[in-house]
Amino acid sequence: MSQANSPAPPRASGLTPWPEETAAGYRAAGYWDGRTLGRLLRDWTAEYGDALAVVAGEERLTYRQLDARADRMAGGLADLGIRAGDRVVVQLPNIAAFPVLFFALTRLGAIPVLTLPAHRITEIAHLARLSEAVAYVVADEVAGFDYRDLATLVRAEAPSVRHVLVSGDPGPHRALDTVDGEPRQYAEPDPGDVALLLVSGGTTGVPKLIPRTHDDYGYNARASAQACDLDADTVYLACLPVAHNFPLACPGLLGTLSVGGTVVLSPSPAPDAAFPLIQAEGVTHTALVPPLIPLWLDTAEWDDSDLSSLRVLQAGGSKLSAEVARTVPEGLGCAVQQVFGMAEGLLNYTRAGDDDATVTGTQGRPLCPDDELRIVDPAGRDVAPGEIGELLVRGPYTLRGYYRAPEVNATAFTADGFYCSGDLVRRLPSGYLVVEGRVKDTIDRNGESVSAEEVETHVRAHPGIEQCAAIGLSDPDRGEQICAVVVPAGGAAAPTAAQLRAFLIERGVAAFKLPDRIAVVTEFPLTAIGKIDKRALAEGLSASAAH
Ligand code: OOB
Repeated sequence: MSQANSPAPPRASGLTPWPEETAAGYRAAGYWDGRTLGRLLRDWTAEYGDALAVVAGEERLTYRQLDARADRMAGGLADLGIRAGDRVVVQLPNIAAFPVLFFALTRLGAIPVLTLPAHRITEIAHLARLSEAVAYVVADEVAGFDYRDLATLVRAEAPSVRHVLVSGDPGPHRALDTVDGEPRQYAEPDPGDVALLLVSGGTTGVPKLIPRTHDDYGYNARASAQACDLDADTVYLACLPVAHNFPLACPGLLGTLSVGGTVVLSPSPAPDAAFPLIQAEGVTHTALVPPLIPLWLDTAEWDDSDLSSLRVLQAGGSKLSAEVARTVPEGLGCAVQQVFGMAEGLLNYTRAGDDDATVTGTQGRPLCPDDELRIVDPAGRDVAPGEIGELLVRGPYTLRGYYRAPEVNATAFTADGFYCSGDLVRRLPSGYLVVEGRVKDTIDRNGESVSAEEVETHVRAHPGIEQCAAIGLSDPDRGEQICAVVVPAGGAAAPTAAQLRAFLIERGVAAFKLPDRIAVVTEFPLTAIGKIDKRALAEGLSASAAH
């Protein structure tokens, strides 16, 4: 191993830097162009000034207006004493204040900690303490939940939080609207240092923070916009929470702004919010997590909104089944694009022009020619081509270490800087990846290790079943038993366990992989971004089994 590959110590900002030689290579290749995120908005404004940048409710901001508002908010934040390097926990829904605040903070060199609206006191207090945040920004009330009360709790639990800023009615806190000051010149942050902190998507343990630099995140957004063929005519609907990496920069809000397009912010991904916006604004692109797609397809059957402007539906966050992928073009009148990504960095996209089998049956190929991927067995050895193994990655927009987490970093990265994703994948000769599950998502039944993903794929093929999550429930005789938790297809009655087993045997599935039990639910518990939350599901089922 070369000297340049040995891990460098974290900087004061919490960033584990890339080795200098590697960083120099990324600069020379043009991936890292030395522009801060605040500077990027300046450049986009110079190019697209009077074009429409953001639509949110009644508000419509041109690039020039967004840029000016970010400047005034940065001035107000500076007047409050917020300085370069300070962390600010941001928990806003999809409203215009989000991009304004995001650019105001990054322009100052202050670091947004981007939490999701579904996070509650456990996560927010943990993230505020971990980052020693000086401020916390929320909206007053969303979907019946009062964030001002949450903020009061957070202040009690995270003493570093000096300011609570509220979009809307501030209650006992300070109104975000009043954070307004004269624009001024700030020292330009180092483009190689932390620009923002993303929250890890994992459902195990407390969330971790992912440092993303100006250089790496700018690349992430720009290169994604190119790979997805966005241009000035793109109207991107952000209906997933925009603080998540997918709608923020893959290509999302930042990628759309990088090419002069328009970002429409939807308060929710539900069809009743999103469909009227698609029609009114002529939306061309949007992104969903797969559990939402059947609902969009069902609604499109009877809803008379005009969705004809929609060109691409991106699906990512969890695996899209081939069956659902195949129904999108007819059901929604647009192409589907698979996105296999992670807040930690690596992004894979299917591309326009890929054949149907690739679009429906793979999770895409890496964004960057310098994404280095390894697929390894449990001993860390490369598997044979086409075999399943754990995906390890390093590259110009993949982190080298979590924020302030030395113990986790000791195991989540190899000595030469590869991030161990925990995802099981196989690589096709074309270079495209197929996601085959998670390393830890296996069910140990009678000494056999069964992939939950594999069981799910087979069970979903049953015509009476729309969605399936396979989980292991503890069993005194078998160690674990396989439970297929299913949502029946619209109107259909779910099969019994015996009927399902007969169906799977007919498909040629091995006996040891057959579900022992079937549990029927009308909907799954979901994570903050809307993926099926298997941990909550397993906890719920073992609790109900215990009664
Ligand atoms: C996205 O990011 P995270 O950080 O919320 O979650 C990452 C994890 C991946 O490691 C993988 O386990 C899973 O979510 N995942 C997928 C997937 N996309 C993500 N599993 C199967 N198929 C896919 N297409 O979820 C995310 C970030 C950027 C773009 C898109 C998704």
